[in-house]
Amino acid sequence: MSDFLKHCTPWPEALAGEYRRKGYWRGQTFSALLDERAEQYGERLAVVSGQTRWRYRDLAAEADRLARGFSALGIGPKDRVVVQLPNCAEFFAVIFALFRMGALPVFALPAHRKLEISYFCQHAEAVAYIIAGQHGGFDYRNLASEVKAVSPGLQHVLVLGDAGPFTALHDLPDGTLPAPPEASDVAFFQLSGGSTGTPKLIPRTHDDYIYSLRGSAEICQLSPESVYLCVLPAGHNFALSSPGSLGVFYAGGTVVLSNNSSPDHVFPLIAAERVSVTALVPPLVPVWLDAAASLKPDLSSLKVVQVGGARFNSEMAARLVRELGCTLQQVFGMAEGLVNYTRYDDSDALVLHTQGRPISPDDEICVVDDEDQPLPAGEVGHLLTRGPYTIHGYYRAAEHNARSFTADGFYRTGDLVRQTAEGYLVVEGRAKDQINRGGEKISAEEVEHLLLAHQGVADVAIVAMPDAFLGEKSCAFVIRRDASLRAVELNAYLRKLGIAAYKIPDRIEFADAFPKTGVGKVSKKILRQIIEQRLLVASQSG
Ligand code: OOB
Repeated sequence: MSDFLKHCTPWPEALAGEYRRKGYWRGQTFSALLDERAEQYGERLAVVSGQTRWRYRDLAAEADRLARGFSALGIGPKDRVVVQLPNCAEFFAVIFALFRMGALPVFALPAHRKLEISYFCQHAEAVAYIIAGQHGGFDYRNLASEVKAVSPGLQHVLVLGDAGPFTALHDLPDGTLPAPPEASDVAFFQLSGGSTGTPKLIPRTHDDYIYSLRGSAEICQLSPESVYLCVLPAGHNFALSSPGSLGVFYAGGTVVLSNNSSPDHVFPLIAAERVSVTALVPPLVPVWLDAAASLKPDLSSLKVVQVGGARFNSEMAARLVRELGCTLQQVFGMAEGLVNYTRYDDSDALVLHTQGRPISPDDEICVVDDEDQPLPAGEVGHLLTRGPYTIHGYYRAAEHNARSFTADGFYRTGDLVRQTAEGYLVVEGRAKDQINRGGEKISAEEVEHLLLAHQGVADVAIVAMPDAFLGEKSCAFVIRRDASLRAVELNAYLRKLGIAAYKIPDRIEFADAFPKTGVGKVSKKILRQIIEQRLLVASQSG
């Protein structure tokens, strides 16, 4: 067994056999899928991004050119490649090129910085890192130089646009393609929202992911006429596959990309491209609704707005339906697998007050207490799940896997849910040590570890605090060694280390000691209450 495979946990044979027998896993790879679509829908528009308009045949041809180029550089099957591109047509050409040759993209977010990217490169032993030269006022080539200096296995930095000292994507040599991968092979790595010291990589296979696309495309009634606007980061699981861009390609529709989610930019795009469906995180919804009320844009083509990634309150849900006059679809999913949708013909009660039900009849849902015992129907408990597109293990994380999965292979989502009589899930809270900052996930432990390494910090605990706009923000409680240490210094320290800006604590509260639980652990529950109370008092006096 290769080293690589040793680090990926396959589905147990009995389940895999069942998923194949039931026709969920059909033995198709992404490469074969794109070829099939290029054959069927060659002249139809696949991707729109700025001035770029690619038909399916253009996308397939560009993926082919890149695959030959990657191959000529020496990138081969099973090689890991960290992909950090903004929302652009080339993102899809790059990933389909890697799929075609059986190389494995790791989907980094544009917001990731030195610490995260070097960790992905080192942990995945990546041979290549693919970036846009410059984007959003940030020079990724500088980042790449820093990453390269600490990642000995990284052989290639490939750049979209002006490559500087690196290799330009538009100027690759021509090579020959290796034998294609198998559908049961890992196709790429998603990133976990995480609740541990280091981010976790999620291996997804062609078989399992394509099943989730097919299921999603069906539920979302996608067709070649569908036009999907992608404003969330294209590599995130929601925007990629729920149904996301790949679900739209599955159906032969068109993906319109934007790096800017602001109404001024997006409303004219919706009108011009006749966008029919889009996906938002909750904080974007009031921004769009307020702007729609004053700008009165032409949104007549827009039939469905999906909202997911974080808790969406039911008043805002009702406002969306009322004011935009389109169908709301709540989406509760996770990069590890399981995705739930409200359905288009569901009652208002289900659409406004639940986060939907699973894609597959074979998604197993268990709601359990702290001792893993099943709870009576309708009670709130930990959500465990297993199914045809939910992983059985993170990549190279044996110890963590023992905690994150039950002995019979159920994934511990860390979400607290209840299941309605109709089988719909309502997300009631979270047991995992994570902050959900308007859909962006922060692992408390990851940032705590970094702060603890600062010489002025004796102890630290990071918790979520309520925020009117984002739903939650992060608050770091810090015990100082030195009373002169200031919050700005800690923030500057984190920024200098190189972490994504959204992980930098929104607020730092200094403390002399932490409240403890009965067993002597830091009580984050009490810390959350303390900061909530302080914010309340501040808002009343301010
Ligand atoms: C999506 O994926 P991730 O991996 O960034 O985050 C998953 C976690 C869930 O475990 C849950 O804690 C939270 O995000 N979440 C929601 C939610 N959707 C996700 N919490 C409350 N309400 C919702 N609707 O976020 C993701 C992946 C695929 C589709 C949609 C979202």
